Amino acid sequence: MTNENFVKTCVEGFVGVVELDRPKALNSLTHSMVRDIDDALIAWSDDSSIRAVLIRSSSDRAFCAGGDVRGVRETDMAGDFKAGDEFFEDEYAMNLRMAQYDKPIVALLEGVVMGGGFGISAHGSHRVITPRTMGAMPEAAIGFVPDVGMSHVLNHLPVDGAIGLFIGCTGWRLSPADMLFTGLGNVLVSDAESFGHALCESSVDEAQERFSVSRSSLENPDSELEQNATWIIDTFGTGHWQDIEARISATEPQDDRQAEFLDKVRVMLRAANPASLVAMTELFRRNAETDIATALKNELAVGNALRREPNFAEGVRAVLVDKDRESSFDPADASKIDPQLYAKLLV
Ligand code: QUE
Repeated sequence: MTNENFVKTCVEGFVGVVELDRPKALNSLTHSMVRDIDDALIAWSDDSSIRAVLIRSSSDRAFCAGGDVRGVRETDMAGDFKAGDEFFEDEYAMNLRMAQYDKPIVALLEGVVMGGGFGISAHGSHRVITPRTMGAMPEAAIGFVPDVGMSHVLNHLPVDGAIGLFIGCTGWRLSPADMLFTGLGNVLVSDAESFGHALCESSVDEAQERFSVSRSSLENPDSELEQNATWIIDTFGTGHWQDIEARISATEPQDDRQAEFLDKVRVMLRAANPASLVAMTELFRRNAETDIATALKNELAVGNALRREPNFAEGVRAVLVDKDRESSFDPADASKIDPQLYAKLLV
């Protein structure tokens, strides 16, 4: 193992292994970690002795909780927006390399997977989840938008793109069943480590044959997203954020189960920056029609703009620095925000 900061890389058999090792920050990705991952991908792409790439975490608490947005907030607040701009530019270039990679990329999604954690897994061929996987795209709560290519990926899953927009707007916590329903997870195992070892000793197909289990083996095999898919598609399928918000307000729950779901949705949306919701809706609708490279450019344009609004520093403060979760976003409601403000930034 070479030990370059928080990313360890090695070759096991025919597999190039990237191990994230920044457990105290739930493996949130710093700029140097992004560069190290990309360097490994570049080296292995032309190496005929490497048949697959495996990405895993040294900790069972988290695969990766996102980008190091605390660090970005600090450089932003010091007036150095260029540092953050370059961080995201390099991160998205690495995400694009994964999306265009010729070899299987296998991610072992044990524990927390958020934001940038999806950027280093969702573009790969095998998204291996366990009963302990918890996924989310919670960027709206920090005044940002789903990025790392996810505004594109979430439009091209085996489920309707409206479910992707719902996941982004609410920051919905995806259970293992939700992960399988959406396709964000496409292999379920009971033990990620055994799968990883089998992969290095044999092949992706053999490891999958030996270790994958069925969704019905989950303690809760029911996906709440699946149960509420019709409402989500009817509500999030068309229009600007303001149209979606009006449809949510107008919903009368049909039964107790839906009432409970709607309560949860309303609570999660209250934590979101209204400008993020407006921007996200425009970004997702546009990126449903673009290729992944263009989608990443659109994310960079919208993300860089949002980072220059005070809501980003405020959201990161409330969620990650002070952890009071009492963000005061301005404007506090979406009615005054013109979607064109963000739509005009998109290719
Ligand atoms: C939105 C985000 C992130 C987030 C929470 C959000 C994010 C991120 C982290 C995170 C979590 C735990 C840590 C850490 C960072 O949380 O990108 O260092 O220990 O990295 O609502 O985008």
